[in-house]
Amino acid sequence: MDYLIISDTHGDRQILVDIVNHYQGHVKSMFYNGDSELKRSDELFDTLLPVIGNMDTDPMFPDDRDYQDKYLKLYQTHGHLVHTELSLNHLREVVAPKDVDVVTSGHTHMLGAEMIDGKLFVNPGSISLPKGTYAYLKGTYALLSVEPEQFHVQFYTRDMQPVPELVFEFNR
Ligand SMILES: [Mn+2]
Repeated sequence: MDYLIISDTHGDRQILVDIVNHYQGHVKSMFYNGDSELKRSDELFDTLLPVIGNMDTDPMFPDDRDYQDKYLKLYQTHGHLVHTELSLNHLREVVAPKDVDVVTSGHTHMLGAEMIDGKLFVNPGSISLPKGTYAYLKGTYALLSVEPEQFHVQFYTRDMQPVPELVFEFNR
């Protein structure tokens, strides 16, 4: 079962339209990790599951989300409320008591996928304003594939092409 994770468009609405149109009906859920700078009432959020970012002004966005379906238990937050720009320590504390498989955030604009404390932490990077080692890709998002024994995370570029060196497998 596949899930789309995307974040930090900062006003670049068209890329969300393109990606939603591309993936709608092909993934189980689409997570939007904040800093769209759009309204919660935007029709994109009929499809994308959002949380509030530090650059979002609409208080109708939730701070975070506990998501569960028959394949996946996931916690989603932007990251500024737990200061992920400094470290993942506070976020690790927040999710420690939670029965979740995956923790996803944005905010840093730096992509990442790593297993911490038995949970898979995924940051899709920013699709519009990437920073860090992979900023040269000009923006990324992630596809999470959930299997009974494994997770796969593949990062993609704005033209919806997989980045060959950015595919990761984790045993559950
Ligand atoms: Mn941001």
